[in-house]
Amino acid sequence: MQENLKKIQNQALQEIDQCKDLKSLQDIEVKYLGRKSELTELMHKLKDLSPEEKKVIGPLSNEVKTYIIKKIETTRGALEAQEIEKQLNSELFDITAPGTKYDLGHIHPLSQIQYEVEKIFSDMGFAVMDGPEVESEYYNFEGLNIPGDHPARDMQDTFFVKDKMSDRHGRLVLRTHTSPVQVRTMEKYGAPLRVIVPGRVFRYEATDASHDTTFYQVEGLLIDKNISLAHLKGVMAEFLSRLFGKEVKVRFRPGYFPFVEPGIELDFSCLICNEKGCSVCKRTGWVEFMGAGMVHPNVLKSGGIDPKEYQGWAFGFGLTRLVMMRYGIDDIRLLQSGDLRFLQQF
Ligand code: FA5
Repeated sequence: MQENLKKIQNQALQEIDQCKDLKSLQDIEVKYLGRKSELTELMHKLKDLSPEEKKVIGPLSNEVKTYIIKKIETTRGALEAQEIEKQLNSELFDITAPGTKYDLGHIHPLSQIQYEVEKIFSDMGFAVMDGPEVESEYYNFEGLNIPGDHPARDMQDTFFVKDKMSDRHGRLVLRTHTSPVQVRTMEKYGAPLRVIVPGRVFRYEATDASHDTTFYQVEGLLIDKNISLAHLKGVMAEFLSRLFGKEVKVRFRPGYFPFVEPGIELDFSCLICNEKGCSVCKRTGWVEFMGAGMVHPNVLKSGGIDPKEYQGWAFGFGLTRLVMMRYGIDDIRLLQSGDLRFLQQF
């Protein structure tokens, strides 16, 4: 048996030494150490030996096995290193060649202006809020003093979602303006309140160069004691002057929205022609900018605020149109087209 073990060891070492690749080494490993190998079978037979024989053959067979394992491991290491080297030598790798340049994206022009607007209003003490784009009929209309049969509902063509939420909240709609967040923030935070709400809104309408079905608005809401439209005029003149980097004047005209009383339209002085009259301001010297007004007492009540104690104003302007004005974009549809040739200009 001793001789047999020595024979196995020598034979294995010889084969391992001659081995040229990892695959053959694996075959050798199975042949000499596998379950059906001569060595394993021999070790199984140890139990039939006399105690004296066991004392000699037991340790010897372990020694042979360990020796073969070690030899296989060192040979495997050497063969692996050889294969890596072979692979590296076969590839032409120029470490001085410049790396691949990846295209870097940048912030969408709409978001760029949105962040600027948020910064200016935050500096003036307004919090920036958010609201759901899929809204209930209640928050989009009833809570804003626009009941189901009110003709003012026709002012904003609406995308309806089939599901009904509840009797109080009605159907689900894609919000047609950011104004629903007025009632939501009043309910949540109460008065006093000073917030802006930038966000995406949706209207079921035919698109043209200045109308899209999906666009962005910014809502503003200020509720406190002794608030008047004079404060709105001051805040908007300051906001627009900071945004455009030069002094901008604002003016009010009467306007109608069911959720404000009185309602106004706010225009600002044309920055292109300095109020002389040009094609952008339709020769009036003023650019139509947004709807606004004193928050209607019914809306304050919807938000849980007592109109005898508090009052305030709200406004809503089209962020998308502001971006168009800022960059001289003449077709609103380009902004959401995803066309990189257009976007890369900003
Ligand atoms: C409103 O949506 C009111 N919620 C604004 C408001 C808020 C009034 C608070 C009073 C108090 P209006 O429907 O006019 O109002 O839309 C506001 C702005 O959204 C418009 O001035 C315009 O800039 C923009 N806008 C409206 N429809 C579109 C459209 N289809 N595509 C792009 N911009 C639009």
